[in-house]
Amino acid sequence: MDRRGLSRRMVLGGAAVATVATSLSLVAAQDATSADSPVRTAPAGGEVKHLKLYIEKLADGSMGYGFEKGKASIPGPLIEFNEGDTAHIEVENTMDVAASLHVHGVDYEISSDGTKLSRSQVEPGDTRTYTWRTHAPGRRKDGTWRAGSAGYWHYHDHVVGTEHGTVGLRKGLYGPVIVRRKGDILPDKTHTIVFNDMTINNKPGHQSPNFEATVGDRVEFVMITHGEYYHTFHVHGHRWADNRTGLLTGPDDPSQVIDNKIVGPADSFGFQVIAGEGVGAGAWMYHCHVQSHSDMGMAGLFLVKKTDGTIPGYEPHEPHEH
Ligand SMILES: [Cu+2]
Repeated sequence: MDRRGLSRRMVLGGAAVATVATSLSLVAAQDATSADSPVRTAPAGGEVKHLKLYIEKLADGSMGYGFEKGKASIPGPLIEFNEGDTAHIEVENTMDVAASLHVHGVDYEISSDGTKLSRSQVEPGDTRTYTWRTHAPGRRKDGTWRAGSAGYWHYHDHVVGTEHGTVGLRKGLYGPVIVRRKGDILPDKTHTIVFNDMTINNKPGHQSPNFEATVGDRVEFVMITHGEYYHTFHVHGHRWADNRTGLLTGPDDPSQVIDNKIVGPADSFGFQVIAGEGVGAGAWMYHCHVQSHSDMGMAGLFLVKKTDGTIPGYEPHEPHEH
């Protein structure tokens, strides 16, 4: 069984490559690489996946989820579905306190709620299987429209410290979930940015993570917020549509195009950009736009390289500007 199956683009495989949406007009990037080739799209779902997820304490006292023992990360690994897929996620809690896996956005029975209230936590040293299902949109018998599961979602602990997992969240027990709809455009690479209290991905101020790409890459960001504060998420030089995919479907798509979005605890959204499109390579900042927050170091870099690997005007070893 392929434990990491859901996280691998490979799963989306050959069928997806063949399903090129011919109605899409590809936008040429200045120094285009992958934007020159046809887009890959998500296939229909319907698969049953089995994953293994470990909950671990990290060396510095923080906590993380990981697909492999000893390799937990903050954020936890991306769990990716196509509408119609089901995942059975076997969670092993290697810590000395109870913990859980609670998800937003997908379908699960109360026994997979990941709360003490429903007795669905994982005791220290124990293992528990959580089942998540997803569905495509469709019409109910009463004629009303039922939304599909597709979206940029997330999972987190709901047990450590309090009934709401407040300590687990603070210490890093969170991760991204993407549910795609058949035909959704697949990115070259996905990055997760989590504003958690005053940190980004639990990294202290002024040590926020940087993300690299080459001009023309189709880069996807999943943006999640946790903790106590409201923030605004802003990226320099790039914009996205404020809708499910972050992409416009055509010239008449009424979605607002933005480069800044207000976010609060447990919000999540995602979008794709063509790196450096119309603006070229550069060390493009992303940051919280609440001024005191950016000043306290809630800022990192989207490092967009030219095809020769260089970034104009960027000295990698200097501290970030803020
Ligand atoms: Cu902020």
